[in-house]
Amino acid sequence: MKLIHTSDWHFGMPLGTDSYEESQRYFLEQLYELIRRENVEAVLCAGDIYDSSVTNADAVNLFNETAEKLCMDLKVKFILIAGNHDSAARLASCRELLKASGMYVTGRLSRDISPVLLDEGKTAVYCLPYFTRDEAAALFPEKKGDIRSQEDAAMVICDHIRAAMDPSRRNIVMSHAFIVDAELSDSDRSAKIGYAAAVSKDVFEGFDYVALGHIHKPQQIAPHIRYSGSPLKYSFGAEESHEKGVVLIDTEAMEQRFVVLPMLRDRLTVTGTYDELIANENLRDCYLRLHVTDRYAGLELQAELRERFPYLIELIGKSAAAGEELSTLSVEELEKLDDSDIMIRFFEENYQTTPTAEQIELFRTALEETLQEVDLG
Ligand SMILES: [Mn+2]
Repeated sequence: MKLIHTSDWHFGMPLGTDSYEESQRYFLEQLYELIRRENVEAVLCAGDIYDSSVTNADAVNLFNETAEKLCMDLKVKFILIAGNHDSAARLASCRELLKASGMYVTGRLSRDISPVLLDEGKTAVYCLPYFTRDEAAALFPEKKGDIRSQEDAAMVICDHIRAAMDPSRRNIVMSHAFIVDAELSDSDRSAKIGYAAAVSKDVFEGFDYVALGHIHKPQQIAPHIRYSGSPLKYSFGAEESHEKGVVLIDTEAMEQRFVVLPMLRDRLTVTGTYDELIANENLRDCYLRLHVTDRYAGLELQAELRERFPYLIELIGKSAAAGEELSTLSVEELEKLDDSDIMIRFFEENYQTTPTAEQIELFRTALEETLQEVDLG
């Protein structure tokens, strides 16, 4: 039997004033195609279905459509757990009813971790949603004294599963967790805040496969432990070089293979002069971070570039890094500038020109008159 392991869809993630929905739908089409081609029987999604616990209506619609497509049209089992970005209670609403349709949602962790059985009981999927140490301690009061860290909590829970597990089955555990050795990217915001919530891979000893979510870079932690990674590049930096896709698992021989799925739009940072950048036609359809080396990053430049590059997300102008003048000033630096200096900088940043002596003189006169009026008033 074949399974797909995926995670971190982050439906509803904002993209400026827009969203990633178009790209997420493109990913889903690739996913459906793979399910048909490989005759897949179940899709495991290891958390962070949504980007926010109070997600928007568009994201909820997308999720509903996806669940219907998977369970009713493609007739696959859809097994999912809540990640730290999801609302466990909202995600798991109607969970008992949904089981009849082949959808198995685990929102909050409970003590009764009975598996979802697949392939006439030959494969068991244990679902471990995102949990905190305190939640685990409350569920296992007899072990409370042993649970001092996230690692202890995960060990207690996995021991609990291992004690009841049938070794004649293929035993798969799906978990939204941060493994100590995992490699991070900039979209793993919450994972980066301290390593306190990280666990070692040792807690997952004894399972045939561990389907992880949480970290956005696809990676194999151990022969039987993998992060599928997010389907899209959700950040600049290291994530720009990731290949995105899903893990395809054949439970007969427990073979796993990462299947790269094409993305609607690539994501990249490009550095160059204004003229170099606007001459590059290949960038039009990409999510972009542009570093313009010969202009200040004002609103006007941003509007101008966005006409040419509709998916421009971030703009960096010339700065001290290139040995030039700073395009942003600290308060201290600002205090050292006189009024004319500020006006000159304003001109440079917004219009990419230096004001003429005449313009500077006009400005001085206007400013003096205004100040006098203020004094008189
Ligand atoms: Mn995530």
